[in-house]
This record gives sequence, C-alpha cells and structure tokens, in this order.
Amino acid sequence: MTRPSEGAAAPPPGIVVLTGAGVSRESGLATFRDPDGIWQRVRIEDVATPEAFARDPARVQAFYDARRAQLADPAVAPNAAHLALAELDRRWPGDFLLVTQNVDDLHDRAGSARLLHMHGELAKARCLRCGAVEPSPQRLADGPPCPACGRRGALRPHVVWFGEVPLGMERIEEALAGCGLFVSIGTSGSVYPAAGFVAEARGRGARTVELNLEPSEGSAMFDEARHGPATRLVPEFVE
Ligand code: BJW
Repeated sequence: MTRPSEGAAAPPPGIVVLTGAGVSRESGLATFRDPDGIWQRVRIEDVATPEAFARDPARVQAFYDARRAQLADPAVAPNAAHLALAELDRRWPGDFLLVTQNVDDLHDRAGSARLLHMHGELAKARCLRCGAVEPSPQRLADGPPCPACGRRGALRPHVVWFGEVPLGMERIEEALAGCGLFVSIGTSGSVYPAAGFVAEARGRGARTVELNLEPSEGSAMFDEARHGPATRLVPEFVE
C-alpha cells in the first residue's frame, strides 16, 4: 500500500481493518464455519450463549479452557498476516484501527497497538460479582478466586457470546465514519454487527477491500476482492 508522500496537502486517509478467524488459521487455530471449523464439532447453543453458561457452566468453562490451553502451545504463533498488519499500524501516519473478532492474542503478540478486540479476549476473565476484567487464570473450570474481590467460582471468560453486546462499538463507529479505506480479512461476514461494517464504511465513501480465502457472504459489497490465504494476501496488500 502506498504511503502518502511527504508534504502532501491532503492528510492520509484513515484505515479500518476488520479481521476474523481466517487470519489465525495458518497459525494452527481453527475457524468457526469452515468444514473443519469449531461449529462443526460443538453447537453454538451449547457453548456460546449466556443461556448455555447459565445451564451448564462447567461445559462452557471446559470449552474455553481448552482453547486457552491451545493458545499457550509454542507451535501457535503470529503468522505473516498478523506481522504485516502490525507493520502497517507502525508505519501508517494517519488514523488506523485494527478491529478483530478473534479472541486469540496473535495480533497483540505480533505487536499491533491500535487494536480492538470486539468479541473479547481469551486471555482475560470477567468477574460476575465485582465486574473486574483481569488476566485469566489458565483454567476457569476449577473455580479460581477473582484477583480483584477474591470470590471463588465467579469468573467467566471475557468473550462476547451471541445475544451480548460487542465491545468498543462507539470507538468502532467513530473510526468507520472517518475512514477512507476499509479492509476485511479472513471473516465469513455472517455475524453482526461486524458483517455490517462494510456497508457502513462504504456508505460514508470509503474504499472497501476484501482479503479472504474465498468470497464471503458480503463479497458483493466490496469495491475490490482478492482471494487466497491470508499469509500471502495480507503482506502483498500491505507492501
Ligand atoms: C481464510 C483462511 C486463510 C479460512 N486465509 N481466509 C438473527 C437471529 C438471531 C441473532 C441475530 C440475527 N441477526 C443478527 C443477530 C445477532 C447475532 C448474529 O449475528 N447472529 C448471526 C448468526 C445471524 N450477533 C450477536 O448476537 C452479536 N451481538 C449483537 O448483535 O448485539 C446487539 C448489538 C450490536 C451492536 C450494538 C449494540 C447491540 C454478538 C456476536 C458474538 C459472536 N461471538 C463469537 C464467539 C466469540 C467467542 C469465541 O471465540 O468462542 O465470535 S461467534 C464466532 O463468529 C466468533 C467469531 O468472532 C465470529 C465470526 O466468525 P469469523 O471470524 O468470520 O469466522 P468464520 O469461521 O465464520 O469465517 C472464517 C473465514 O475465513 C471464512 O470465510 C474462510 O473462507 C476464511 N479463511 N482460512 C484467509 N488461511
């Protein structure tokens, strides 16, 4: 992507990048809706709703404990796409926001700074008693105490389930309203409100680009679409 030339009169356009599970797939983390995806193995209604947690907290905690353990596997590390986005963040002189739907910490580990986890973070836990959001113990199924209030068994994964409000929506709306370029990477575009961001950005006059293994549900909404693996497409795009 061309960096704005020094001394140019117009300020560099703001950029909003939206990422989904596809960006972490080549790091060894499964997506949700691909044939080998997480929702082929477990039902959303059993693990990813507040009702599921109320009905069977042990099952939900075990599901997220296993995914948290996977993140600690040394084989799981940021890939070329995460690194290219961190590089873009570092060198882009204008407004920039990387909005990820992913609960993994691979963008953080790659060095992205202007980053917002709209569906939460596996590395954090939230206390249902005092509301504190703290680094998560590796296992929540054992009912560890809240680091803030000491209450046992009140921590839940700091992730956003279906029917819950995504995080940072005000900051995201503001960034979408002011951006000149919106790039969607590795997401099927099937979960709202993220799936609607392309229409919002486009409606405000931004150029919209999709980088995905295959056309997503909202592919027709993009001005430009490139299809292939994120580890190839993202470094090429950021170049
Ligand atoms: C590659 C690749 C490679 C593969 N390179 N690409 C109708 C009925 C009921 C509800 C609704 C409804 N309409 C809308 C709703 C609301 C609901 C919703 O969207 N439901 C839909 C199913 C219809 N949404 C919500 O409930 C959200 N909250 C909400 O709307 O609150 C109201 C509100 C909004 C705003 C302001 C105020 C109020 C909350 C949604 C929470 C989603 N949570 C999850 C789980 C998080 C925790 C966890 O990880 O377990 O988030 S679900 C899951 O899906 C996860 C993901 O972030 C999310 C998106 O998935 P993603 O990332 O797109 O993955 P995939 O697998 O779908 O796609 C991967 C893509 O990568 C594919 O296209 C591949 O081709 C590609 N790919 N390899 C590049 N190497």
